[in-house]
Amino acid sequence: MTRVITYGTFDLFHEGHYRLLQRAKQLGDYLIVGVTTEGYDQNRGKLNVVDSLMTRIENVRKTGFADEIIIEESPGQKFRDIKKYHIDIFTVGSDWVGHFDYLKDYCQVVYLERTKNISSTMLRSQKKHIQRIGIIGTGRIANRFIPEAKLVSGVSVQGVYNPHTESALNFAEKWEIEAYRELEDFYNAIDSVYVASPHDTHYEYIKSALMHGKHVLCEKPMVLQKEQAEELFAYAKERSLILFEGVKTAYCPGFTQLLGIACSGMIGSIRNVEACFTKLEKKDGREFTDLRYGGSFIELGSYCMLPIIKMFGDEFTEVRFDTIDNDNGLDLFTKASFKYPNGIGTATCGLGVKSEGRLLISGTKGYIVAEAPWWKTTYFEVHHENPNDVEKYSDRFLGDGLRYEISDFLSLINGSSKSEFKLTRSESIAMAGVLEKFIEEKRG
Ligand code: C2G
Repeated sequence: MTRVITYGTFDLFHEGHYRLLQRAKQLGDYLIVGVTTEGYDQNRGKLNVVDSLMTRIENVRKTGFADEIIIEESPGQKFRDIKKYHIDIFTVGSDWVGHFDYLKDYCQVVYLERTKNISSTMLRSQKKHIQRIGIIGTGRIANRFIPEAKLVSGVSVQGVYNPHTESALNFAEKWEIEAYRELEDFYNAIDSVYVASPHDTHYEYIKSALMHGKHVLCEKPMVLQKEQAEELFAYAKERSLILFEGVKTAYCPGFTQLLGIACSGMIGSIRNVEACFTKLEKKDGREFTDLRYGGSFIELGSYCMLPIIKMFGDEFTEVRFDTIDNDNGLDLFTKASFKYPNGIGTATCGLGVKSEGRLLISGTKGYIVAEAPWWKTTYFEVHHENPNDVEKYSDRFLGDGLRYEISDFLSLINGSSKSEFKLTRSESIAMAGVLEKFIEEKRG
């Protein structure tokens, strides 16, 4: 008798799960299915699991494919189960290719092709809708998005669009999703869009996605003109769609905790915020060659402006830019200084100059400091006049951290406004305004 085992969360049970179990059963005579517990999913950083363990087990049972159902509750359990249940074949979807090769010493490992598209028929029969996300763009960040989206339950990356068909096809093949040649077909297959194309194309893509009734998550900087940001937010609101700027720091748990403490009175009234982010980049990259939209401030300014605008608001009285430029006029290093009636903010960004990336928030009773990479906040300290009086805080930041913004985007779509405060429309608009002023002053 050939004994097969597979594992999964099986949340919001869909045809991808069904087909996986069906083929897993066909691999042998006896199928064991391991369903993950909430605790284990939390541990491995899977967010937003909706159905209870009981419901998920019940959904697996109803397929009739499982001869036995067990629960998976800890890392390392797969190896133990293989021994314990005398397993011949371990199988899982091809979105995990390579990941479980370490089990090959103990049994056969089979990756079954994952189901590319979750069809609308299946979705209609569900109470809770799965958001089918389509990606526009195939660059670095789009490649990070897919594994992160996989860890947010309730979203499924369906496909990709890039006017350069070749790039779209390669990307689609790599991630086992669909590539679309026509924007219309792309929109027809999805519910929401992740815009990860070059900066100067964001505005048009956001507008067209909203026109097609799609929610939009757009990579930062969303747009580079205040008026465009205002127009797009108003348009989305009019159509009851979510438009969301993906500045990932804003949504990560550690940063949210840091802001909460800064505003709690623990360090008194806030008077100064200094945020620095530098990253040495290759000289031939887009950041150094795109004469209009390259340079350090456009690349990194959104991160550094974020804590300033979160702390002091969008009504600064003055903003001044000091830059050190490359031969082609692009800024290698920029200091943006913000003045408020009761505070000062400095956003320092560098692509060709390395500095200590740090976030410092100073108040009338103490200060908060988060060292680099504070934009992926995992740890920060609160200091007071007495140098021995230091409080330390830490929080999790898993993977590339995009899962947090994807999860909040999904909550907003599903009607919860509890994460709206993390980056408000007016804050996004203000940031677009600062970027616009920077471009105007430095590039004309
Ligand atoms: N799956 C699929 N097609 C989809 C979606 C999922 O074939 N469109 C497969 C997955 O590859 C997995 C199974 O269905 O084999 C369950 O998927 P999830 O519930 O998303 O569970 P997952 O996070 O993949 O957990 O320890 C758990 C395992 O590592 C797998």
